[in-house]
Amino acid sequence: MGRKKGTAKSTWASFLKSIASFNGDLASMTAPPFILSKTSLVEYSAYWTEHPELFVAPAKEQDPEKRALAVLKWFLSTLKQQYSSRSEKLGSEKKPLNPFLGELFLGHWEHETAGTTELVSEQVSHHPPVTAYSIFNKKHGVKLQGYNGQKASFASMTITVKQVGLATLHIDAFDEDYLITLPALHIEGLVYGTPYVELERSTIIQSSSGYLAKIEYAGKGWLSGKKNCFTATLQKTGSKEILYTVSGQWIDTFTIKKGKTEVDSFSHKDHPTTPLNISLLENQDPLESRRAWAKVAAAIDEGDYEKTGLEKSKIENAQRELRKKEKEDGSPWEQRYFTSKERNDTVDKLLEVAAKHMVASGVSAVTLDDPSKTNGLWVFDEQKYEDVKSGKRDEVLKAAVKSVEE
Ligand code: 0T9
Repeated sequence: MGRKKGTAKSTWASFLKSIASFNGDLASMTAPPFILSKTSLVEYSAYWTEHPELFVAPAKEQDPEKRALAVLKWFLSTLKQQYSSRSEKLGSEKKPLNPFLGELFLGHWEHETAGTTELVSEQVSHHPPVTAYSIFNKKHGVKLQGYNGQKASFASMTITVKQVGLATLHIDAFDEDYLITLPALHIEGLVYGTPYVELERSTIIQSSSGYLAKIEYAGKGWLSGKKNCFTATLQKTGSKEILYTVSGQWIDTFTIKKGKTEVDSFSHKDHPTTPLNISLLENQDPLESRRAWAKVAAAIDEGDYEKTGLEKSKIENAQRELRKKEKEDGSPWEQRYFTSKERNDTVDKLLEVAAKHMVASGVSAVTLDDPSKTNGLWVFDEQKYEDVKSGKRDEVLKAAVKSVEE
């Protein structure tokens, strides 16, 4: 912990002691000030599409096998942003802000060839915390939607996190769906005060066209001396024949091979990310993340931790009041863009196909679409989205905003 001052060192030590008796609720964990991020978890949905050109690439492939490979390539390219972009200087992962119910993160990417890709991310549940998102590119007919929460535990000085929830990708031109499971992870470097994410176990991508991609993660000391490693295979579901193998480091480069022949490769160096466009604070809805947390973020910037706590409590208390009032009035909070379902047919079908292969690689299909873990199975509600856009829901939205602002 060389780079931290004496006081920080003792704060860190007591923080480590405090998480030793950690109850699994990440939100309730009080981290020392220097580890607090100004970014809310609702923003993390954007990590899926910082390479819009790779996101839409599968739509251009006529061959289903090539399409499945393009989906795998895009997925692998998202891992760096998802799991290490907050830790550019390795070991500087920070604790995100815990989103409030209804919190939004909206934006769009503009890319020369990919065109416009839109992002709608919403905190759809607070207990347990669940974020849902929809990311779509109309020009290329590619849609991603998903929702996720975390289950954490602490043992032998690491925080281990299982993700609950799923993502599905739809490609209009081929009416094709891909089910994507989320990897488990743990935090390394805690003892040294230099936390970073390492992925573990596996991810599965099952397509409705009958292809299955399996990604196995490995950290330092496993397979190789490098951190953030993986190997992936693409097969026809149920077949033993391996069509492609992909391996490398998800923070850096990977190669795609057919047999022993390298057919493609990817390096983050050659693929700069496309920045997300978001509205100016003053034009944002009061429920939009950056606007809602602006005072907290400013306090963190100023290094004023008393003020940080104060501003945070203001939001948290207002939320508690709001829930109380909703209970009294018998009118629960209504999600702006998403609807919760008890079952999702698209997901069920793909899960059924992939289930036995998932068990083999340590992913349990049963927990994946268990609505009790995420307060429902969340789907993007296009009707709600259109109604918000056309102003049809103005009255409802105004009321919601007013209740939050009060
Ligand atoms: C969904 C992602 C998720 C969210 C984060 C575990 C974690 C919160 C959840 C799973 C995204 O698509 C991908 C990336 C990183 C995950 C975060 C990494 C992390 O450390 C936090 C937890 C809550 C902490 O902040 C623990 C504190 C840590 C920084 C050490 C003090």
